[in-house]
Amino acid sequence: GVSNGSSSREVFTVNSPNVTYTDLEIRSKYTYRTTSVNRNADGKYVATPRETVYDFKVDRKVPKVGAMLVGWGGNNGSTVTAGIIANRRGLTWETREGPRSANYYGSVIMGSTMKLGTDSKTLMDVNIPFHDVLPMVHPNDLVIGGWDISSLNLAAAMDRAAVLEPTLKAHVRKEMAEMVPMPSIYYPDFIAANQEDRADNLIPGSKASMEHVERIRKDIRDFKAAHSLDKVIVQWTANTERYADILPGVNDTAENLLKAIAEGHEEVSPSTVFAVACILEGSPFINGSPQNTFVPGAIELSEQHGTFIGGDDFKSGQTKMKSALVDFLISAGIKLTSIASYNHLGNNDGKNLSSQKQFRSKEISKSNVVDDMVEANSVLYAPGEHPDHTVVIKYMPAVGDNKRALDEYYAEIFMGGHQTISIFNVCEDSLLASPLIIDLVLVTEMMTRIKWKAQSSAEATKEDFKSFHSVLSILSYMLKAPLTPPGTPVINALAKQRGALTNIFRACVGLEPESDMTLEHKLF
Ligand code: NAI
Ligand code: DG6
Repeated sequence: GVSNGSSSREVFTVNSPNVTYTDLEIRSKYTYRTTSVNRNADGKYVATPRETVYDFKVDRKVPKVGAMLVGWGGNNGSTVTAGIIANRRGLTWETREGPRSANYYGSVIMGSTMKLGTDSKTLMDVNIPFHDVLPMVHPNDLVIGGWDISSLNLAAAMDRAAVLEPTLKAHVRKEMAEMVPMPSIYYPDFIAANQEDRADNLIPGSKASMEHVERIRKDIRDFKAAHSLDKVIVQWTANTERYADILPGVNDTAENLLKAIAEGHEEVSPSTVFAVACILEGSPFINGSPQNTFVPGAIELSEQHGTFIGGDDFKSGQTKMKSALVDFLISAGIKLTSIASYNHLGNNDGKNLSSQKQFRSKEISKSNVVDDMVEANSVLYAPGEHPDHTVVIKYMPAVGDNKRALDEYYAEIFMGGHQTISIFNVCEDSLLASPLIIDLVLVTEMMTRIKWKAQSSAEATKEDFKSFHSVLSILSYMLKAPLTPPGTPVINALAKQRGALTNIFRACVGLEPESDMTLEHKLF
């Protein structure tokens, strides 16, 4: 099982002239090897290996971190909170299938391992928990707080969510009853009208304002001070909003967005106001829902302030399968021709998504997830050609959080034959999303302690260490529609996303990317 212990421990050191350890830092000199390609006049490619040397610096001091959730009283918010409390206390509870104990299953950081290397004597793989590659925060040590437009305390919210076993709820009820979400901002036009009856915990004002921005900033500061936190990471796990129109002069630049907020423009969403407040406050902000919170002006603002942002939309079940399965099919040389994705669910998320404009946000994030794999394969697909792809979501109150997702993948195989793969995926949606919320906090926090410096040119060596780009595309594995720095490609293929996360972490301690060549087992 996964350890419940939160004490940080170092399970390895790197023995290399390129890696140095001090009490405060790990420094690595890392050679990044790529292949640069040119096309000659005769149409042939010329591939040239290139090397870029980077210095990485990792701050070893594990900070005290707060995770503030917008939509804290929702299914995800209440479930992740109960889950962390249960893990922190090492709880075991009775179920009809026997006792169950707290775990972090579904968290790539807490539940998966990575190959450190090969045992020098046996030549067998040595694997370590992902969490132990860098000095990461343990989720048991996170302080959780946040906002909700519904005033229910977290114990009542957990009952409303109807996700966890009664015996588990009984263990955490007292602690959760004392947790009450702070009032939030509610601009009714952005979420479904059917949410209105829970909106009883509101900061006055029904459109964007600088007062709202300042209030949220103060909430973050107060939370930080009250719990003596080193840093706070904020995540939107509130209802899916409709898309905001991108309007010149309103949300196209950082300056215009701040002006639009000050003037109370109706096209600025609550999630964008939260994002702006966090960016100005220097607290990273992650969007777990599909709407376009990060309008161009918000992205520019994050670049100006160097505050990390990430998004969009937790990738929990159906889409995670899709980004693995389509990667497999197309990499296997099989021509995927259509994907029909149908869902029904009965939780409040499903209720909100039964409204057309909010559904449209989700339809977009669930649909654009195979583009990179299709575009990369010019053998199977002509330029502009892509598989048919339909996404349906229906609200079915009776099934609650127990979402059902049915997918049909239809493909063309050898000599005009067909392959149909049908998947029926049933799970508690919030139990898949909660570990992603944890991973997003842990990875984002870790990124705030990683700095880099380019070494390759004389000019670059004079630069001070700096952070990664403010748009954290390293979070892509956990997100359906990954936000990437402007002008850079979106990677949807799940294995590539994991590779980026794994290998960037390895580089920070001077280790080569994971290689599956295993020449040691082939050349002897
Ligand atoms: P939920 O409806 O149970 O929770 C959302 C919470 O947000 C509610 O308590 C609501 O009162 C609150 N809220 C709405 N507007 C707010 C605002 N302006 N400020 C503060 N609070 C506000 O939904 P659930 O299941 O927790 O999902 C949350 C979000 O995560 C949804 O947008 C959903 O689409 C998204 N998501 C969920 C996944 C899952 O597997 N559960 C996966 C991917 C995305
Ligand atoms: C039904 O599609 C509701 C949605 O909120 C999803 O449950 C959620 O976005 C998870 O999506 P996926 O595709 O990762 O399972």
